[in-house]
Amino acid sequence: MDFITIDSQSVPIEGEKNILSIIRKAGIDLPTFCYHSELSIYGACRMCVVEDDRGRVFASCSEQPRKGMVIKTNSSKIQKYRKLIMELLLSSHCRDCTTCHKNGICELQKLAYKVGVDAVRFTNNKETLPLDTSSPSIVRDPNKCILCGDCVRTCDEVQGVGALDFAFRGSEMQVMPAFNKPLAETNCVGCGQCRVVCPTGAITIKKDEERVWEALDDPNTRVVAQIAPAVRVAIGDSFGIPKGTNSMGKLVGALRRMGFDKVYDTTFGADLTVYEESKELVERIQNNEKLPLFTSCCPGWVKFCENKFPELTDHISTCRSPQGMFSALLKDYYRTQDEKEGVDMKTFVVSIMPCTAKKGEAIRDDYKTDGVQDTDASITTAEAARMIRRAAIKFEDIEEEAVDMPFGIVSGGGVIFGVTGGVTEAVLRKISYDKDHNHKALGEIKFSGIRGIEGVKETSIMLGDREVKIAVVHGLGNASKLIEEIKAGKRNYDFVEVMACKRGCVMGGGQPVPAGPRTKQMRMKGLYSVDTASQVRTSNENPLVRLVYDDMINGREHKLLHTR
Ligand code: HC0
Ligand code: SF4
Repeated sequence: MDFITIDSQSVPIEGEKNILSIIRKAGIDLPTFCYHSELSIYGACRMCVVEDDRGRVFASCSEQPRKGMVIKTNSSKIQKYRKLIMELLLSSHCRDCTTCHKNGICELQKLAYKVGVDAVRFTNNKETLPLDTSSPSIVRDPNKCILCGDCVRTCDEVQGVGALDFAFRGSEMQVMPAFNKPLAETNCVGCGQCRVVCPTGAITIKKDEERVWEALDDPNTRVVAQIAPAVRVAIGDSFGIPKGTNSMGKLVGALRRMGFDKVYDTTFGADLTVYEESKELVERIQNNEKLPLFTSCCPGWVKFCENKFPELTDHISTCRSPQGMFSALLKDYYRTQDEKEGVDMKTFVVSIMPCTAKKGEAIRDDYKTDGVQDTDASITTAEAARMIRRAAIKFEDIEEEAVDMPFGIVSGGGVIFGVTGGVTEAVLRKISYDKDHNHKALGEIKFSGIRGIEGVKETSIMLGDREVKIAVVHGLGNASKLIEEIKAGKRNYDFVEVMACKRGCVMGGGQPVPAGPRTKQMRMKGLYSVDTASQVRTSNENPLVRLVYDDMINGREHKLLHTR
């Protein structure tokens, strides 16, 4: 085995592509802004500079390890160099840290502290540029951009969208959409993955918190929350709770304390989706029409398909997402109750989602019932955490509480909607349900190849004597490649689950950041554990779903649960 020397430690080279990875393996947390193992190497921020035994200074992210190299990561020359780079970055950055959305979780702030910058010798001569608030999902503040290019590469390489790019040269350089168009006028799908990697406050979540506070303050408004599956294993990150812990009960308690009148679980909507989507799949297979059927619950994917593959929109399921189905049902339920009891009250539905694109879904015309928007405000996990902090609630200490009836029982299959492959697993549980052998069936589906983090996963099941071919894909870049192959006749499926974000909603654009490899893994594991511990594993065993169909939906599936 070959070795290199890092600060007098001998470290083996084990297939690492760059020196930075070996330095980190040696336990040295070298700072970087622009290096992400899932993205191409850009080498722009220069924070990861090191020195070799000949006094050569270079960026360790873009240098291949060679046997016998001697590397110093902390010589006084390097420390001075790093501090200077940091000062230069800060010199063209606005200094409104105390009021920035990223205050406390900003990488620039964190590294300035780490590197030991206590004064900036240069003045900021840059003109102040306007913010882009046109998107319902994210806000771009070019004044806070440090040109690391993380957003540009994520949008292009991972999502295959390419809505952002560099413009101009030298000191004029900026990141912006083509022709500096407002984001809302580009092909941006609102997935928020650029916000997840942005180390500063240059790309942040579009906030809807104020509208929720106003509704909570209004005595004539009933404020009702629904909480998405993936929120429960991530919100704890904002309060120092171990990664991947299920904090659903605490969140329910916190929301009640903030004044929410009723709190529900979006998973109930997921159980309805399983009913509707599996019915649609079986019908399309029987009629052999518009196959493959694509899932419709991920709004980033739906928008991507509409932009890039408009000829395939007929293949997207007509089901509303669980957020959409449940909001429509909640509005209808309270309207009916109020009419019966002669109560005059507004109902304001707040969805708490791991996703920034859900904000865009909520305002779509096909997510309105009788012209009225069903989800009044869609806020992200990160916004919910900010609201809890603002309400001075000690989240860590709060007692766990259960969600409200009559929608208070949900299935484990619905909970795993929040991880890639979960929608498929839940649909398979439904269509291959066999009361007498259900445990065996659950195990077979679990090990059928639909779990895990490969970009594209495949499986098949028998429906009578017809083989149903299934693909699961996550990350829009992966989805795009898969669809090109389907169109070229190289692949053939009946059902395709698409989630815009890699790993699914657990890594949605509205989740707390930063989220490293361990956090990603623990969030996925967390949702699977909730499923395993659930008394009800499949939607068709959920007794409340049947009641809701019989007593509330009453044959109005098309109106309440579908888009067209
Ligand atoms: Fe998801 Fe959903 S699983 S998209 O990722 O289907 O956001 O968590 O809420 O609607 O249920 C997000 C998560 C949801 C919806 C559900 C679906
Ligand atoms: Fe690209 Fe998604 Fe960011 Fe839009 S929200 S710019 S699609 S990464």
